Amino acid sequence: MTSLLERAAGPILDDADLSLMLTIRAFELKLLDLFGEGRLNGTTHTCLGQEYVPVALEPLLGPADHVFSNHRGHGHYLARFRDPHGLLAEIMGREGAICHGVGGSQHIRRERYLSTGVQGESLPVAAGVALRLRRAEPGALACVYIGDGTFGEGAVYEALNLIALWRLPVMVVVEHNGIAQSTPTTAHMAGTIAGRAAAFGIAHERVEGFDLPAIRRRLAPLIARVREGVPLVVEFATHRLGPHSKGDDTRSAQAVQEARDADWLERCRAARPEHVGRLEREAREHVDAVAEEVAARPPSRWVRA
Ligand SMILES: Cc1ncc(C[n+]2csc(CCOP(=O)(O)OP(=O)(O)O)c2C)c(N)n1
Ligand SMILES: [Mg+2]
Repeated sequence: MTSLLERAAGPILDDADLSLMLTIRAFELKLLDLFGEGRLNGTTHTCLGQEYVPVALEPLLGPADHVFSNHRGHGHYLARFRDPHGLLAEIMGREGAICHGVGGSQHIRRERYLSTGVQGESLPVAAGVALRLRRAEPGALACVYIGDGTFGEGAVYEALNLIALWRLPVMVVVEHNGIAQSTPTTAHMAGTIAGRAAAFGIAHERVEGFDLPAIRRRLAPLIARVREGVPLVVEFATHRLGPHSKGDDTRSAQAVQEARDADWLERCRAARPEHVGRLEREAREHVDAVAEEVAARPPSRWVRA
C-alpha cells in the first residue's frame, strides 16, 4: 500500500519524459516573460500544467499518424518534434520559423501536424483525413486534441457521428481542465463527456493523474484498436495552471491554488527535490539559450515558391 507521503509526491517518472515535460514548462514560462517584455506579437495560450498529456501519448503515435492540435498546442508540437527553435522562431517571426512566421502560436502545419485556433474546426477535418487513411494507409490514425469547452461546438457532433458510423481511425484527446476561457465546465456542459461519447457508441477512457508508464500501458491496446477502426475518446482530467491566455485569469484564488496543488511538477519535486531541480535547471538553461539564439535571428521572410 502506498503511504500518504508517496501519494502526495506522485509517481517516479523516467528522465527522458521528465526532461521533455520540463522543457515544455520552461518554454511556456519563457513565452510569458517575452510577452511581458513586449517582445512578441499576437497572442498565446500556454499549456502550463498540461505538459504531460502529449508526452504520455507521444510514444504511442507513429510518423504516419496525423496530429490535430488547438489553440493550446505548444506542448503538442514540442512532444512530437522536439523543436523549440522552430516553434519560438514561428512565434517571434524569425528565420527558421516552421511556417515562415505566418501561423504564429496557434496556426502551424508541419508534415502530418496541423493546429488551429478555431474551436471545433479540427474534428471534421480529422474525420476526412481518417477516412483517407483507412482507405490508403490502413493502420495509421488521426489524433485530435480538444478542450472541454470545445464540446459546445456543433461541428464536434457532426464529426463524431461520421467517425462512429464509418468506423474511422480517430482518437479524440480531451484535455479536460475544468474551464473554457472563464467559464467552468459545470456552467457550460450538461451531462458528461463519457455520456456524449456513449451516445455515439464511441469508446471512452478517462485518465487521472500523470503516471505516464501506467497511462501508456492502459491506452496502448485501445489505440491499437483505433488503428483497426474502433474510435476512442480519451479524457484527461487535467489542470490549467496559468491564465487562459496572458493575464486574463478570472478564477478564484482557491481554484488557482487547487490547480497548483495538483501540478505534476510540484508532486515530482516533492518526490525527488534535487534530481528534479537539476533537470529543471537544465531545461530552463536550454530554453534560455534557444530564446537568445532565436531572438538574434533576422526576421523570417515568406517567399512564395
Ligand atoms: C469557434 C471559436 N469560438 C470561440 C473561440 C474563442 N476561444 C478560444 S479558446 C476558448 C475556450 C476553449 O476552451 P476549452 O475547449 O476548454 O480549451 P482550453 O482553453 O481550456 O484548453 C474560446 C471560447 C475560438 N477560438 N473559436
Ligand atoms: Mg478547458
